[in-house]
Amino acid sequence: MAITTSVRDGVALLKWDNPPVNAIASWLPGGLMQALAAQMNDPTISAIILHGAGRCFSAGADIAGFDSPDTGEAGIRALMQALDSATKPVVAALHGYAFGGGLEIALAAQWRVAAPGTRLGLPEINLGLLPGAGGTQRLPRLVGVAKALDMMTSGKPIDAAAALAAGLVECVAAGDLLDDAVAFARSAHVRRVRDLTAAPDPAALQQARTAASDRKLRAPALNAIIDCVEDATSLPFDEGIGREATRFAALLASDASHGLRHAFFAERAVARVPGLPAADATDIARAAVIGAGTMGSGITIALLEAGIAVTLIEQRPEALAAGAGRVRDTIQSLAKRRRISQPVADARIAALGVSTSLDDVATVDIVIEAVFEDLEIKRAVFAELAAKARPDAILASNTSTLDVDRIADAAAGPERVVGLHFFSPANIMRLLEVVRGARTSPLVLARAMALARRIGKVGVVAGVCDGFIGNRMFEEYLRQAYLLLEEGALPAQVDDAMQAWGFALGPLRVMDLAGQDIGWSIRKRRAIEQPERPYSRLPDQICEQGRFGQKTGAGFYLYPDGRKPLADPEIDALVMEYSATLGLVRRAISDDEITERCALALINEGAKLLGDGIAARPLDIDQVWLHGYGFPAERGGPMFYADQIGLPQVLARLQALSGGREGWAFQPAPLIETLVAEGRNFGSLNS
Ligand code: 3H9
Repeated sequence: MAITTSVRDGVALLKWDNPPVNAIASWLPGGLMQALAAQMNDPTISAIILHGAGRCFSAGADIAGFDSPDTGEAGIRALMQALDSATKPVVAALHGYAFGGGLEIALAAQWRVAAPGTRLGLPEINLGLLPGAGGTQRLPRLVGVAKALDMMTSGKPIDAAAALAAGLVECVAAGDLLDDAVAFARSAHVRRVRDLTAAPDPAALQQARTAASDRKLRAPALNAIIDCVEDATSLPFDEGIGREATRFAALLASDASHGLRHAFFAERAVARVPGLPAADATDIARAAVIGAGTMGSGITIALLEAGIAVTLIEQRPEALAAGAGRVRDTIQSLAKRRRISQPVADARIAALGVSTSLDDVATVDIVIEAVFEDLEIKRAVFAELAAKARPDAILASNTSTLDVDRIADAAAGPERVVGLHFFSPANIMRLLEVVRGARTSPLVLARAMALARRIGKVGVVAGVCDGFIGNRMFEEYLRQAYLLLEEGALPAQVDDAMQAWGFALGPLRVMDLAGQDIGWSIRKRRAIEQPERPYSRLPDQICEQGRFGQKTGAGFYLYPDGRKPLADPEIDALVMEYSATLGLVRRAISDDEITERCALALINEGAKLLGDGIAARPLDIDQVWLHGYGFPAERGGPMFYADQIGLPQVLARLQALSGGREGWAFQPAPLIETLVAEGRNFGSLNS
């Protein structure tokens, strides 16, 4: 047990040490209670300070422990009671961050002193939970209902200065944290937060409830938080605590919280790629981005934001000027909106160079190509890059579907060629598919993954195939959306059903946003390359009318104000006519059929990607879909969701659907059959 006690000026300092983030492991509350009791009984001690070793006070309850039989809740709550019973002043000395159960310990202490810059937050909502160790009852008593609701429903931390202003901490240390905490403790008296009252604020509660109603699968956790806060204003403290515990237990058992907890750990596990050497990307100081279109400028911004100097290269001077202008405008607008300071914006803009010549790749550490999506053009660019770049420079392609091996073939030194598939807008979207070519060296791949981390992306390794992980699955998902239209659904029904299921945007609206012409050109290529996989011609008919989506003001929907989709009776008529030309009698299609077919299409193709070795683990696929395609985080990702349904049920439904119209698309992946036969699930492939 790593709890140590020291004494300064008659004040006992109790320190815990559970690297890396001082999560509240099962041993911690009991150990702390023992140490606390010893100091309460020691007549030479006037006050007690609680603090954490290492980088922070505490990141909260041990999330991994929530899946074990002893969730750790009882121990944490017993500690809270012990703190409530303290007969001497107890001061929490905060540094780094105090999150979740960590902040709740600080709230159960009587006073809080924070080092400057400390972040304080109750992020449980991000795990589909509520603060379950008294946070919902104590925080409103300290900072008021509106502020408490804001912190708990957003999950966003505030810094020490804001916490001082809100009344969450009583002092921000001016000098050494522990010196200041000792001085504070010596003059403090006993005051329990539970004895304060929280004034009712019906307007703040109503506002929070209205906002929660739009949050789909997150609404139950949000409403539980709001109910608890209301209790804090109306019920005796212990009754409020009892209700908080009951609601916490229900949320902990919910599918949504399981999904979000899986997403949390998978986001960290995805970076640990078995078999790769340790590598970092801190030595990447200069980059060149080839192509100043939307992708090229987005990638440039992402690199500049991480402190990497970039030369943006584009042959056509007007396109170069436009791309560089987009980069500068975006950075300036961040400064204008006070998201970054003006000096930081100036430094980023100063780190941008422009050129019309590939000769300027000669000194950079990495080149990222983002030219037109055409294999021959890319091969020509790579042949030239390989000749002009330093031999140790990484050569990356931002292709979204093309064969990275054929691109690498064109370059001398194909072991340094890797795919870096950014998603649009590249400076915002967190997903980065890191495509491992047949000859990509393990070190280059490891460095590419480290670069992903450095620029704040979730890097996922994918093998080479048409569409990699994300777009290959998206094709099957879209196929079902189009088949559903042919059989009886209308566009708004398909999109609304998927959005109600939790997707950020339905599939047809996604295509309208991305540009229908992109899908059209990919379908034309695939019609030649994959004749055995016929696709619906319906979206082609829409493209033939020049309706490419938002950018042309019309696609599957109309966009009179530029962004908001409006159902178009002409498209509904076109869909119905199309069914007639296929000789199909349209039928009523339920929302359940839409969500089931779309979700099963993803799961089945995901299993095929695992079987083909394109994705290494189910969790890699889950991360692609969570960070690149707006898949609902509460469902954990398509493969985690499949386990929640149960693979035998998934297989049975695939078999049933494979007997229907265009049933070939649901032919079960051999991996699903194997896992079911062995009584295993996708989760068993994650470790
Ligand atoms: C709670 O408190 C419930 C209570 O209200 C009620 C109880 C009754 N537990 O993210 P990083 C691991 S719910 C276990 O890479 P960073 C993490 O998995 C909790 N493990 O570093 C990783 O492990 P690995 C409320 C945790 O510096 C390592 O620590 N609290 C926990 O980028 C480093 O993490 C939260 O939701 C944890 N609580 O970010 C906070 N936290 O190296 C969640 C981290 O093996 N945590 N780990 O992959 C975070 O937001 C970030 O991890 C943090 C550090 C900002 C703390």
